[in-house]
Amino acid sequence: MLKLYYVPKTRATRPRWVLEELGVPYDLVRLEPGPAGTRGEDHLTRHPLGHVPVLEDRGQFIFESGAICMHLADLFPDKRLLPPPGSVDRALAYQWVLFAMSEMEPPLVAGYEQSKKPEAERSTAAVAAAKEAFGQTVATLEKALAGRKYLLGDSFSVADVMVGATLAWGRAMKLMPGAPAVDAYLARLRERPAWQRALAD
Ligand SMILES: N[C@@H](CCC(=O)N[C@@H](CS)C(=O)NCC(=O)O)C(=O)O
Repeated sequence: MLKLYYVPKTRATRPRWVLEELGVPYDLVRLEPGPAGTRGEDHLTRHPLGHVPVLEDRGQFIFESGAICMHLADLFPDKRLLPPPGSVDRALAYQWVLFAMSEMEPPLVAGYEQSKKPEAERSTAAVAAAKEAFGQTVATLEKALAGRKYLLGDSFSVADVMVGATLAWGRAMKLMPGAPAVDAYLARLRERPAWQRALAD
């Protein structure tokens, strides 16, 4: 049985969302953040940095949310959460998954780090730079989503999980610029029962 090591309200909701979309059985192992859980000896054997998510599949521990989500889609090709390998749409799925990780996430992490500091130590320039950089990624998505239901067209895919979950994080941090197509897309994603189930706790 697939096993997902998980902390609620973290990047671990991404593979949980994919598992819920797939509708396959899995064990959810909830960990506490910190020494009693994610930073404990047991979990450090699964992920040397003590992070979640980690997927256990046939005795192997796999980390990185994007890699886990794509692997889960590959395990159940009939569910069509990724286009066929070698297709142009598959390349576009890779593009958007990596766009989420490497273009959208860094400004969010920078903004999050500022938000953790006492107010007097926060850099307004760093917050503004994060907002600007994240805004550029949203503008890119606004163009890509014009006339489209999902990033790859009519078919929902793992790319929507990775980008959608990252957009939701940006919205929670109040870094979202006005972007009507992106707003409608996010609202569409939020209606998916699988995402709602993944966010339930
Ligand atoms: N690039 C990794 C980032 C993983 C990560 O930073 N996870 C955070 C939660 S969002 C974590 O495990 N924090 C718990 C800790 O640091 O103890 C991924 O996408 O899976």
